[in-house]
Amino acid sequence: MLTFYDYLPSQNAFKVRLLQSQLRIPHDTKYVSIFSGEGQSPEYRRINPTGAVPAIRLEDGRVLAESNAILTFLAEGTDFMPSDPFERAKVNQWLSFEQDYVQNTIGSLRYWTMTSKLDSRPADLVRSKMATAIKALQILDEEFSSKPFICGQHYTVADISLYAYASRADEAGISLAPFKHFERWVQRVERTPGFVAEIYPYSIDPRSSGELA
Ligand SMILES: N[C@@H](CCC(=O)N[C@@H](CS)C(=O)NCC(=O)O)C(=O)O
Repeated sequence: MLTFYDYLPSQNAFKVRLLQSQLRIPHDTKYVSIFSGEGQSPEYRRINPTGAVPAIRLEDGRVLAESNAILTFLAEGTDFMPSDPFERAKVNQWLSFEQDYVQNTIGSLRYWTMTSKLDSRPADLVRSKMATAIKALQILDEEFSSKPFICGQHYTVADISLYAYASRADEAGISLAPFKHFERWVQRVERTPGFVAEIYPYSIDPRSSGELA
């Protein structure tokens, strides 16, 4: 059976949780206490050298990390990952966009906001992440003005990946109200079969107010 390495407040891990639910993938879950240094233990770094979640271990012992790599691997052969080379490349385009423009901006700002670390971060860095986050939402809003899902007519792992942090922008202090097409896409994703509504605040882990090891 597949082993899934999870940490509940992580929206990177949520991506995998959502896909597993929608594809009904049987798995065992192991929770990694990233704020207690468990991620940096030699045992876990053999699973993911960065020490981050999510990661998976296949039944044959092979391990895979990086949320978007896990999504594309698990979705292979399903409707969530196209087979046409160009359509696959479009999915990869938006998965790369997600890491650079969404996860690295809204993800960081949300984490710092929800764990009261924002004020201790360099103001220039916060401003630059905020500007890129807003640019990302503007781009997505424009994309969703002409199509229901990011790669066209069909829901793919690129939608799952983008949804994880972009839909939580309000928790990073960014109002979604100006992004009407984007908001309609959020609702569309939330209506897909097997959608997982549970989101876990960092406050469920008292250690999350400290810094990562
Ligand atoms: N690019 C990675 C980022 C993973 C990541 O930053 N995970 C966070 C939780 S959201 C984590 O485990 N941080 C602990 C650490 O980096 O030591 C992905 O998409 O999976």
